[in-house]
Amino acid sequence: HAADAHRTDLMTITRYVLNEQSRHPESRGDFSILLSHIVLGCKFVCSAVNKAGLAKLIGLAGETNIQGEEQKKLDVLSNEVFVKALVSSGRTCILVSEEDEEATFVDPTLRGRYCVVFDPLDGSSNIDCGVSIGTIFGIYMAQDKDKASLDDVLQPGKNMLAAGYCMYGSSCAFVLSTGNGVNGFTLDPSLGEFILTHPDIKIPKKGKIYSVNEGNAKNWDGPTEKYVEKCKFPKDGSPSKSLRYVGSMVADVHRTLLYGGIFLYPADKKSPNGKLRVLYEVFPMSFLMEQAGGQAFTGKERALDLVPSKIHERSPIFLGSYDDVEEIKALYADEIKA
Ligand code: P6P
Repeated sequence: HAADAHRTDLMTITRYVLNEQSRHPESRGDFSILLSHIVLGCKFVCSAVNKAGLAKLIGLAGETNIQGEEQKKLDVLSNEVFVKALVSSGRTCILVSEEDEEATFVDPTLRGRYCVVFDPLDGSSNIDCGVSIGTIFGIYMAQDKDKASLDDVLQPGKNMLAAGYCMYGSSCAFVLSTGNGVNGFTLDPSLGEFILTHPDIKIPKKGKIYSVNEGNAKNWDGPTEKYVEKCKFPKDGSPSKSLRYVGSMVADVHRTLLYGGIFLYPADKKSPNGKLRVLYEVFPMSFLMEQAGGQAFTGKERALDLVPSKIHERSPIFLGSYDDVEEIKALYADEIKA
């Protein structure tokens, strides 16, 4: 009967969030409504991404379609869908998107307490070759929605209420933390519902995989160089680590979360702050890693302690299994002492 119960006792993401909400009697369901609009956006993008290949095949994506209209690029389309869904939820006051230079301040008549920072389609350069891509988001609470300002989003990642991503790959995986552990949901296309498939995800304490773009090796600083060398030629006779690098953050982080290991996008001489964006790439993934028992480090400090001064600021990032990140922290600490 347990199997039957599992099959008929569907733990959808909506039900999960409502259960979570019951832990906060004071909440008026606003968060559940906000999340349902984020989930709606992800379902739309999942459908559009899955069709993108076909659309390309019949000449839709990125060219004029049969009606002669310029088909919007998928990341622009995804951004519009998320902005419209979040504004119409009536639960947001500020939106920061990778696609928009300026933050969006929601019309005062439609404002809610939440600020959402997001990358609507991270890794979108990989669409045409069918590599997994994803949406990444983080949620802050505004001090006062009627006096919302950029200060409400220029907050350290530890002040986020929730963070998550949706990966559009062989299946559509939605991974979420509301500060009480990490849970993974998989879209059941026949139901159009995300079903809980990975309850209470914990990252292995130590992994066998390192994930970095080795093409940047000539520009790395000492500690990163030493760490990667250690992964490839361990001194203590332990087996060398495997290198896995997709080049799409959501795919590399999802694998790291489930299998363990470390993901690195270090600073280098060309880009002293690395490449990844603090608000909607580094913070949400660092939040999830800590909630899953891992950690996230910038080369100088705990990633979630960083206080951004600009909404599109970048930071180096080392995240993943607790012990693996601990090793690179030690190498950076040695450099400071040296
Ligand atoms: P590189 C994708 O363009 C992205 O923003 C992340 O998804 C990914 O982790 C990173 O850039 C890959 O960058 O320099 O290795 O191609």
